[in-house]
Amino acid sequence: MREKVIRAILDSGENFISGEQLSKELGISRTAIWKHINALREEGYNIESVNKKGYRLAEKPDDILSSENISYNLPTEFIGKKIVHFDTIGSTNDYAKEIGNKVRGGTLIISEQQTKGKGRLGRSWKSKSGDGIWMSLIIKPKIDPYKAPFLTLVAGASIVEALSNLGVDVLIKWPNDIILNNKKICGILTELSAEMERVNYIVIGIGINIKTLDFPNEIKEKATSLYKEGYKISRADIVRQFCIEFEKLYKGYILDDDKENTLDICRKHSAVIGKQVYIVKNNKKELVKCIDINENGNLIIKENNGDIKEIMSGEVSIRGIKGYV
Ligand code: BTX
Repeated sequence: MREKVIRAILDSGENFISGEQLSKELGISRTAIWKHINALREEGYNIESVNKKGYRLAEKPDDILSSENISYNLPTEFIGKKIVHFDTIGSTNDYAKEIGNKVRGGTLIISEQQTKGKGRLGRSWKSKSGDGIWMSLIIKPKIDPYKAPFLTLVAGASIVEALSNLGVDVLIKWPNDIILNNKKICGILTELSAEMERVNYIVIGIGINIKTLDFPNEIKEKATSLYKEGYKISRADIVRQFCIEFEKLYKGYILDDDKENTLDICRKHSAVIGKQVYIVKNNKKELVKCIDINENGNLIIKENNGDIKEIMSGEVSIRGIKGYV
């Protein structure tokens, strides 16, 4: 019902909608409407109420990541059509894995805060309350498990497109970091539940730093946020744009085996192709030159002795010669 109340208010745009009209349309009492309005205000909606006129939104709900706000007018078929929104949780990826078998593909888990946000290889991900977008997308493609890692690239490319639609140009540090002005603005953690030849579900965890101005010392040098770089962009718009762009690239990959659109974005916006970087594996680091990303989404590198090698994403980290990129 609360969703219906906010939808009616969103639908009436700049016009007021009276308590009486709402109560007639939705078939509940005016007191019940009033209770829903108060609950919506607590969720963060700035709802004006004027005597004899009714209710309307005083400002666009740009920062609200609830299901009813994100999915309002979201022109996707299934990505983001169902959203589970928390104030706080351990890790949205862990929660997504708990419910992965039970929900529809396209379900998105979002939390304002994570107390145990995870990065790759047991690392942690700082996820302060309200500072970013901490979300996990559950998808259930009918593909062989070996095709799943490419979806990290699909997610990365979707973030590049989403932010570019909103006026921010970012790069991808293969395979799973998004870079703004040489610093990490977003990380992606893909987890897979599968049998030998069948994917049960895949969880794509995405952390985007939006408002953080002060990062903890240990990541100060390499982390940044949109606000820190001068971009005040709506969190709700970013999530919506991500859903739209992801659905396009995902359908292309799953239904038509189209990797080119994703690869094109990953190559054009690569922070590593053409550069010398350290490949770090099991605490050993080797200086190599990045040549390309191949059709499997693997990184092609040239070693010092001239050998050309293909690197798979799961096994390595990449460090720039002067630091992070
Ligand atoms: P990663 O292993 O590539 O990056 C983790 C490393 O990044 C950390 O060791 C630390 O150095 C640095 N770091 C930690 N927090 C931040 C931050 N907020 N901004 C920039 N750098 C940071 C990248 O792993 C994958 C991260 C995925 C995070 C999402 S959030 C929603 C979902 N739920 C969950 O638990 N993880 C994912």
